[in-house]
Amino acid sequence: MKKVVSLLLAAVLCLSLAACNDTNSTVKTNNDKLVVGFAQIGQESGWRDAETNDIQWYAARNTDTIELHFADAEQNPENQIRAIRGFIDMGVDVIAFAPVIETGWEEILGECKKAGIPVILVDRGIDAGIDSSLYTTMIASDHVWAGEQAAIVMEELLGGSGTVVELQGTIGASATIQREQGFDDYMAANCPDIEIIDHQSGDFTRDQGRAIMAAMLETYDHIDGVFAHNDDMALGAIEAIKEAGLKPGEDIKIVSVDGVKGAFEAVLAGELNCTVECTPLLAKQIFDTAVLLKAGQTVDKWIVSEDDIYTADKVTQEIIDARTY
Ligand code: GYE
Repeated sequence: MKKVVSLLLAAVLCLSLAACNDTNSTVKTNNDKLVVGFAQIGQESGWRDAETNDIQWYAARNTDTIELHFADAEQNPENQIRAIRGFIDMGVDVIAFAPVIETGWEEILGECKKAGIPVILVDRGIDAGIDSSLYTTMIASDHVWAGEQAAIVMEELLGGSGTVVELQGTIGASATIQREQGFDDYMAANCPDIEIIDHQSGDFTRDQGRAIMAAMLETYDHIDGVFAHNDDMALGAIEAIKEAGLKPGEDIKIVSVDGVKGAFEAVLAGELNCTVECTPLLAKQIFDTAVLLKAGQTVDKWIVSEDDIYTADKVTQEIIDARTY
């Protein structure tokens, strides 16, 4: 009996706390709540943690109306596919996921479609070659725009000439491909005297950002600018630049994307020149959209986040204090 009670308690906790990995559960959902399965990428960056917290806290504050099933794929698309299949078996109302990479989703999205479950892509997209009727909508920033804005800021920081290295995110991720496209295309079209001398992936992590920056500093005699596809890699690069005896933000200009608190602090300290925002606070939009989809309504195919550009003149202590992530 005791065992049954504790099993029951565990099941209730699992359903209401919203934070547990429960994709192996065979629970068939059957209630009036909005039931959402979310397959997260992992914990590669501070940005990712902020998004996860936002989603889990939103669901935890609304347990009377929302039932969240959350899975962490540890950066592995196979785990995401398994989690999504688990959500289909549970019969959730809506499936949301942040695709680790752009490709390989046809089969599982076909299964969602067959089961009649709407799919929301969150923060990253899938390859344009995949039939877009296989997902319902995408809630994400415009990554090409972010790359372009980073290029415009870099052009000004370098006075139109110099050498730049690019610290790329996860290879094959839409956020990587599109930020690179926005940055490189702008440079190719407008900055004949700025040369992008290297691109290397740091997988969106701070440790790898630091390691590839250190290696690039050994390889090249002179680097004027760094475009990091996210703040974590820029923060790692700042450490490597200091270790090499140079001044980040002065000797080497650095522009990144995300807008997490640590990046704002680095901007205020003069070590990072700019962060182009990409908001991770998507929970309200995700759940509001899921309500509409459950009710059979149609929504825009791409719900674009509004983001800002934070250069040194814009970052103040008040802005940092107000930042929740
Ligand atoms: O910029 C990065 C994270 O997909 C938009 O993923 C997201 C990116 C974000 O790891 O920090």
